[in-house]
Amino acid sequence: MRLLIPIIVILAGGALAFYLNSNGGFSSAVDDFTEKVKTLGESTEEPVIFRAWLHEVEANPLLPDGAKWDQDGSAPDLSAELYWQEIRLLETGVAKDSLISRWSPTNLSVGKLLDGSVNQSDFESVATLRTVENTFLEIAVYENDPVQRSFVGLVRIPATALKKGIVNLPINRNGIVYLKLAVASGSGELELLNRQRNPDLYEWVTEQPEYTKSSVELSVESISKDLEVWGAKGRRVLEDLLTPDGE
Ligand SMILES: [Ca+2]
Repeated sequence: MRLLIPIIVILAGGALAFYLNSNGGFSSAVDDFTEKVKTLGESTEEPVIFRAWLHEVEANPLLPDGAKWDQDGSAPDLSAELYWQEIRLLETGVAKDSLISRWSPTNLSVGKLLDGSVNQSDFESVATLRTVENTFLEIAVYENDPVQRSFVGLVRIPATALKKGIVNLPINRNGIVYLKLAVASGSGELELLNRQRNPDLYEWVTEQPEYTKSSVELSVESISKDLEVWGAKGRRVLEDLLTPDGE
């Protein structure tokens, strides 16, 4: 039965992606936030190019309902993706079993450095974006287990609010204490400035935007919905599909 899942996933993926792209349900939430941002007044500054990466995320030892992050009692295994204008610019690795997770802006490969075959931009792991009005940098946070990842939440910050330094984003929801975003100039040496930034306006979103879902996540969701229509029979099929062989 397990082997069937990838096949169904592939078949369902294309049709579903089209359906979801045509259903602009999520944009209204972004529009609301855009309106809120506008009340702060238009920025008079020229757009600037920045490089940004997720510096640090701290998680509470337990989830808000007192549950553990992981079935084995270990700390969460967090990862994140950075989006700008609904386009994914960066995906971090998974920080395993960590309450305080940190990511480096460079994926250093010692061998390549030694033979001098790369320059700095070859191993930067940063999102490069422009501070255009009414656009947002979004950081989606996930908890990972060996089989799949689950969406924890997404922080959305106006691109025009970005300034060089460490952007502190206290969250205190969904088991996440805070995020720290590192912002550096668009070119030149990639350095982490210690200057702390505390933006006035950002929001934490708990409903996962469609554009952050992987094709596998979209397909599994679609199959679940399709099978739901069939009632009890559909649920039995889904349980069969998701049950490993021999159980
Ligand atoms: Ca864990």
